[in-house]
Amino acid sequence: MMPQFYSRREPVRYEGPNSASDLAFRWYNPDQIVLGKPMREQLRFAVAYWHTLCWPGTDPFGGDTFQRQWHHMADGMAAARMKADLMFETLDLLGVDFFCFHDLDIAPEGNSLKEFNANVSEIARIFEKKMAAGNKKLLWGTANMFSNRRFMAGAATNPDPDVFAYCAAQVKHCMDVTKDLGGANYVMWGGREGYETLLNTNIGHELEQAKRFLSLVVEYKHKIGFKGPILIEPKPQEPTKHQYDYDVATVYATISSLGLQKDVKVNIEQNHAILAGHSFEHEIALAAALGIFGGIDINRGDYQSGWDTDQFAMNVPEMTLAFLEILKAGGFTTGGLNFDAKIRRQSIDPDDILHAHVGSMDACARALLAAAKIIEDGKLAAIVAERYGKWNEPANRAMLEGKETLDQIAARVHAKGLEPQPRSGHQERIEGLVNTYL
Ligand code: XLS
Ligand code: NI
Ligand code: NI
Repeated sequence: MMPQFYSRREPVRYEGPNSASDLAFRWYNPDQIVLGKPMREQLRFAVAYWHTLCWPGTDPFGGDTFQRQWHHMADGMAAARMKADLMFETLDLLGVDFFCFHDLDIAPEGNSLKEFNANVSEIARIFEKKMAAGNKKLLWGTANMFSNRRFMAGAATNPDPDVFAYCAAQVKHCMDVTKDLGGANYVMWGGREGYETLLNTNIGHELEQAKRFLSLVVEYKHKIGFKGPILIEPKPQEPTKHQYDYDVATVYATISSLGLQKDVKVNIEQNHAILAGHSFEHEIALAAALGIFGGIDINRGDYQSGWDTDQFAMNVPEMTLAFLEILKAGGFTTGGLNFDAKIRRQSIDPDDILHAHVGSMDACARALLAAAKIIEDGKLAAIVAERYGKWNEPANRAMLEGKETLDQIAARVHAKGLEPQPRSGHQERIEGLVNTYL
């Protein structure tokens, strides 16, 4: 038995915006209806195993600052069981319904893939009981194919076909476990699917490998009757210098070249979006427009550093723009908001984990409420609709619908003496309007 980890045993409660408590929800009120759905269903929060329970606070210049008991135990399976207990305790305290994991987060590798699979399955059986008892759900599972040195030159895109085959075996098992646990999605983040130098790399070959692997995964999903989508998580670089799943547009090219838009969607992470030189809301809006919006890894990158700092998202005005795009896309179906976020390495008190999640859940709730107000009010949508309004005129629709050829359009322009009249984009006026909802 582990000594009590957090300072409290009572779940954190909603106390409203004026609460004076040190730890309470001020905005996240799970049963409050927002745009026809309770907040808990609009937000679908998930706690991430890896940042919450696996990362010990290391950075390139220093070691373990957290000194968690389970990182210093000789018996790996005993440590894994302790982490499982703690995950469900964390979910209960936070009132969060979902969790996410990599296979390697939940169980030790052992000495062979066979041993690893058995370890993963054993912990999954513990999950099964705890999920049923606490009404908790799995948002997604994923395979860690980036930590072990065998993956240093890539996973499915490794020059060595033995690694490709090994990955197939690892993913097969992780998909089986995710399905058995009723996972809503299966995620693929290609941390090592990229290259360090072109001098030793055959890009064309590696892209073919990546596509074949994705096809195999989708085929297997159908074979076992896994209902949820496969979610690819784009990221431009880190750990590799250049990653093949650079951003939403790049991933869409892969998915659509295979005709897999129905089975494969994207899981968008704020920090990855800004590393790719985009805004978070850009990536969401683009995925929605392309019909591949799946889920979110909610976190916050630092604008001054060029890496994945994975901080807890707290910036309400920025997040409002992201939630506006999520709501415009119709909200989540299978996806949700996975806290792919870690406390800073100086945040060594166990309760810092609770404060981080509660603060960010409140920020998400505020952003959701502000975005819902923008939608309910309808002013912004009306401005945009009006801006594109002329496309509704039959002659203009005809161009989009392919009813006019280039030369016919040209003839019409000349016959009418058409001269486009520039109109204001009203950016500042609209930005001011958006601020009235915050
Ligand atoms: C790393 C990724 C990773 C994925 C899951 O940058 O965000 O944590 O979300 O493999
Ligand atoms: Ni992520
Ligand atoms: Ni990340």
